[in-house]
Amino acid sequence: MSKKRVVVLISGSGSNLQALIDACNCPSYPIEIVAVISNKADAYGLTRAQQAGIAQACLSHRDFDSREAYDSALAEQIDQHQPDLVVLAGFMRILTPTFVQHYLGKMLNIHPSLLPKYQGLHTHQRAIDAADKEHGVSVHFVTEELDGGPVILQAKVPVFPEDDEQVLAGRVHEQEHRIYPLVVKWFGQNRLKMVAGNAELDGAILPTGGYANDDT
Ligand code: NHR
Ligand code: GAR
Repeated sequence: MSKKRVVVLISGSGSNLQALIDACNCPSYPIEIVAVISNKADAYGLTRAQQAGIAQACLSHRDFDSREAYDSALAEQIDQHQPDLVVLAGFMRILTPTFVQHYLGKMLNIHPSLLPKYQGLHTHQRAIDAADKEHGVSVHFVTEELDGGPVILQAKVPVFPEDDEQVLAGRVHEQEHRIYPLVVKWFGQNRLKMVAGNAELDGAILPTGGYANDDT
């Protein structure tokens, strides 16, 4: 079966991009990364893409007057690569409804919290401030509602009393690098779909909290 084409959007270090690049080094991995696009010129992820021989580009939101204008230019650039899937990997711009509709069911995000907790930014500090005993990461389909699309898979980590934001973020990152390549693989194998607002794996609707959810 031919590999699915994936465009990855980043804004920063791109460690999740790297985890996907590494997964693609396995011949049986069902996707190929055809392009990496950043909204920030200094994103280290662009260097990672270059080193892996992947097409890369920067499209700065600062060059556009409105979110609509930026998103329409971004979509045009993405579509030149004819992707089957768009992967947000630390992409830090909120996307307009028109953009989201264009890729509905074909766009994934990784968000560093146990959604529906802590949508938006500064999730690690918010988990510490709330004295949460556990924290984690979620992979979800992107919908118009910010960090509100159906969850596919989560991973949990403990929060220890002495943790600061950096330590906790590092613990979450380790899990991110495990679960994102796994979810992208499911999509590449045609096992994962968004149907009527739900995430479905192998034809079964995933519960709130996604696959491997242990809440009853
Ligand atoms: N867009 C939609 N429509 N839906 C989602 O679920 C999205 C999305 C765009 C990005 C990632 C998200 C996250 O995982 C994501 C999910 C950026 C912000 C933000 O406030 C919030 C959430 C996410 C990404 N961005 C500021 C903005 O004004 C800019 C912040 C900055 O540049 O540092 O766009 O957390
Ligand atoms: C990751 O922790 C990801 O979950 C988070 O940004 C980091 C990117 O790291 N995403 C968001 O906060 C989205 N708003 P990376 O660039 O090393 O992959």
